[in-house]
Amino acid sequence: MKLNSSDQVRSDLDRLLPLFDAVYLRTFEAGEAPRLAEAICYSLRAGGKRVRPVLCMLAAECVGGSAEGALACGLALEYIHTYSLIHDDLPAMDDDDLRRGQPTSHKVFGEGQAILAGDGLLTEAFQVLATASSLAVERRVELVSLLAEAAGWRGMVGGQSLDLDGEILTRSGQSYGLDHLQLIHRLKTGALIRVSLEMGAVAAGADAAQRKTLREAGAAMGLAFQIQDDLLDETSTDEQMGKRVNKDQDRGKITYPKLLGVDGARRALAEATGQAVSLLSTLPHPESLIAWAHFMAERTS
Ligand code: GRG
Repeated sequence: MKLNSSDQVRSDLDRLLPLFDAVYLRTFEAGEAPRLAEAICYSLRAGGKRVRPVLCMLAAECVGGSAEGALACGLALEYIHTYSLIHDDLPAMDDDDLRRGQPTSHKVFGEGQAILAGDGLLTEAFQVLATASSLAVERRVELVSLLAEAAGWRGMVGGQSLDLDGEILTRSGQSYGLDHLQLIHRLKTGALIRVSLEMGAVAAGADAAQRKTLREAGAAMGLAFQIQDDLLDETSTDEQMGKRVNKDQDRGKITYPKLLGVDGARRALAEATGQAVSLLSTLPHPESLIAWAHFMAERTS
């Protein structure tokens, strides 16, 4: 029986989250810095949709691989994502008090420990890939390199830097256009989502054409995800999102709705989602990823 999008997403979560939940804290159980381990586990446990690990495992399945084979990649992705949120919430960055419905790491553990929790997660992501015994050594090296490129200064970190600079610009009364906003989004949020699908492809041993398709579909899904994030910042509540909303508007930040209007942003979202769906449709088992493309465009938190 064919499931509708939200039932498909629910059924994939029911199947894949237990794999993730069984192992994601394990590496932080033994160590000599208990306060740091506590801070790391606090943020990992705080919830979150686990979008990146699930997309990675589904991408592997989409080309005939197994979710288990991509699990180490999923862990690495969630560690990087969680580190980025901890650091993004710091006073030197977005200065937020609430994340995933709970006080942010620096509010609970202090700034120093929060910085270190992010650093610990960032480095552990690469350790988990380097020691993933289910993957051939050459594949591990390739995955480490892919993730470094997407998460590092050529990707997410670079996007965050452009975003910080953009805020300084807008505070001084200047502005920038859609091309620059797209660049920021492609790097800051898009790169990690794109690489989630590509890492799933590599873990599953996909051929070059399938890998390219998943990479391009991931890029479109990453853009859609960020446009929806901009829209949610404009239209949702703090309770719904588990974090402070309307902050983009309050800071005069450039966003999709600001440049295109809410309707224009919704059209751009539909276009990016449509592009992802048509790319995914060419792959062997695309149903789940297509459902996720719709879910990410329609999400309310
Ligand atoms: C500090 C190096 C560094 C990077 C930060 C990604 C990022 C760069 C900052 C986060 C800012 C932000 C809220 C971006 C919008 C898109 C986004 C990443 C939202 C949060 O991701 P979800 O919705 O979060 O997947 P959960 O909590 O569900 O895991």
